[in-house]
Amino acid sequence: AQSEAPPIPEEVLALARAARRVAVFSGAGISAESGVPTFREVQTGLWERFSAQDLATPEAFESDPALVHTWYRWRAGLIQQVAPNPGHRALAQWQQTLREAGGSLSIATQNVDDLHERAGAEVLAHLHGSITAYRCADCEAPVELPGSRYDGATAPREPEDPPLCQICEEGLIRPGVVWFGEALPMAAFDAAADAMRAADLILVVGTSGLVQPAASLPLLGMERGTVLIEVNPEPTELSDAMHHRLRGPAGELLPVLVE
Ligand code: BJW
Repeated sequence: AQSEAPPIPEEVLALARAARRVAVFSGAGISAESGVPTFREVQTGLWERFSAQDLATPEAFESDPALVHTWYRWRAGLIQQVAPNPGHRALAQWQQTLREAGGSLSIATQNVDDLHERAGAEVLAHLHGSITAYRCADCEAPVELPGSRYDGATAPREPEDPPLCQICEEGLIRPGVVWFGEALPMAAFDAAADAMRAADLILVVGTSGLVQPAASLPLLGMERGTVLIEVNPEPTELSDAMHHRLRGPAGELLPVLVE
């Protein structure tokens, strides 16, 4: 295939080769080439087609649990059906290489999918939770649900009620994701912050950098003068703070950066 991205400057390749402690901050864009829709891109973004207010808030789940549950089951089905792409695989490979050399690569992702893991990487922090981790909305007991029966291609016709919690018999089962207005899992956030502070190179991949408090994490590296590199086809809210901006798809650029 014809390359869409300009070549990576030698200076940036040298920075990547020299790095020993890398922290990665990833967003929906890294999974885009796997076929998982992002949130905010024009035409393809989820929030272009669906209302965040009606689907990704605790109030939405309270007022229409079946709609919210079915939408998340549909997205879980879609994620189940897709595979990691060369961007995920390059990071997993780099993590292994750095570990063997006594270094580290820590991944803090905003994504609720498991594509980093399925590519063979260990993820330090799922800042916005995981789409396959369910819990009771009342008693918070973790619950396992069977795989989604939706194939992700077509939207479900009828909304499906979420199951009732078998433990407290009061609450409805909700996805273990972080909705607007909810606090991020504190241990994940703290671990990500530590990794950003300890890194000698921070890679910001596939995020618009619009959602707080996650988006402020890579900026913690600035306190120590860490090198910040963005991989994204488009400029973002974080671009101005980056030392280097690699414009192109992650699936194309990361394998070259990590070579
Ligand atoms: C490619 C590519 C390719 C394409 N290669 N790249 C005003 C100011 C500041 C904050 C606020 C505010 N008003 C409200 C807030 C708070 C709010 C917030 O930040 N809102 C902003 C939108 C304004 N934040 C919250 O509510 C958070 N909680 C909170 O603040 O709690 C306070 C609190 C404290 C104590 C107690 C109680 C409360 C929670 C935020 C939760 C976000 N949740 C979601 C949904 C998760 C579940 C689900 O999946 O449905 O998380 S929203 C959605 O956005 C999802 C994502 O993780 C998150 C970030 O999106 P991301 O990953 O950046 O995706 P996109 O689509 O935005 O960007 C994709 C990028 O990829 C683009 O740049 C493309 O160019 C690029 N791309 N193809 C590389 N091939």
